[in-house]
Amino acid sequence: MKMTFRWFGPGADPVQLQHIKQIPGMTGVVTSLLDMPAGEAWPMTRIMAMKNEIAAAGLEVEVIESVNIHEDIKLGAPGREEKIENYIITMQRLAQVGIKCICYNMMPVLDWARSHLYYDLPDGSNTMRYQAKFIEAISPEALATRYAEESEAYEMPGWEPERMKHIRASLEAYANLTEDDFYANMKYFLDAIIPHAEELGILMGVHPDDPPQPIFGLPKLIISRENLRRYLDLHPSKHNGLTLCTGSLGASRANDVPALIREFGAEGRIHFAHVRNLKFETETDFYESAHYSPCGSLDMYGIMKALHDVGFDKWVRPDHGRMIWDETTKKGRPGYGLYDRALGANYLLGLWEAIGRGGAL
Ligand SMILES: [Mn+2]
Repeated sequence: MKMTFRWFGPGADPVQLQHIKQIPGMTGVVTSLLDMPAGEAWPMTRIMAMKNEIAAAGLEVEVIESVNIHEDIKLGAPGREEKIENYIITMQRLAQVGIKCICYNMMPVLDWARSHLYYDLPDGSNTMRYQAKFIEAISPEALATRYAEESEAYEMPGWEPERMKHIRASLEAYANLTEDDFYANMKYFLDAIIPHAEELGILMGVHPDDPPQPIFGLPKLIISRENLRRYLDLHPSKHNGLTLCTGSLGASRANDVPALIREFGAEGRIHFAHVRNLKFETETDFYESAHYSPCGSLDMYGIMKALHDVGFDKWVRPDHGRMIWDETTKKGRPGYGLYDRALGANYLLGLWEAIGRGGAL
């Protein structure tokens, strides 16, 4: 297992690379070029600059999160050919600087949703929260406005004002798409890119939908054991794999996260893992807790033990944390402050060390 840390990229993250480097056990960062629109080929100069900045801080970059999928690809719209070609060009360029894994998602229109970005906990920290009733009652436009107001310093990926101007048309486009159509479009994309991934030595890891339930009438497919299996079966190569996100899958009570890790990990289909905890407030509602098992509802020991038992030797990162120790919106993106994620990473490393030694002195 390689412990990594998400960093939003040059000029896009208040967390400094040098501070990430100071976290014990940290091998590298997982990053992206956040301003690159989906569907465009990433310029080599930008990729090189990103790589060099990270290397200068003494860190590796082997995983990109994310190279986003253009809506034309998800919808099977006429423009998809050009976007797929650009995707492959980006993969080729990333491989040239040593990228070994690409995380992406197939969420329609909106990358993720929460009711609160900064929900106050009794201990003075704050965290992201999901309340189903709140999301049911609000329009996507109003939610985007709320995010913009709450998050002082940064645009939320997937919720950019420019994208929100077209939200109604985007929602309508999905109203005419059946589940089978959606899978067929995913297969078309995978059949085009996976042979290149094999040739380039890049592992593709689809991230589950977050949260694992439909919002604003949009279909959510990558949410369950059955659907993960269907997605992997669309293209049988091991390069078509998963980003196993414990928080996204674990937000559905129907999912047994350690069991998912054992099943798909044993087949070598998990390429990247996001490990975080959450605390259920009702059957569907939750807030994102500290990583330590007693703070939340997920069994972090069980999760790390399952990864260890399947011989997981790829990339892990702590996922969303709380904002603590006077971190403000200006000191970190929601869920991506420095301190709680650093604590989470070292808790996970501690579990890993203990599991590996199995009680031996
Ligand atoms: Mn995740």
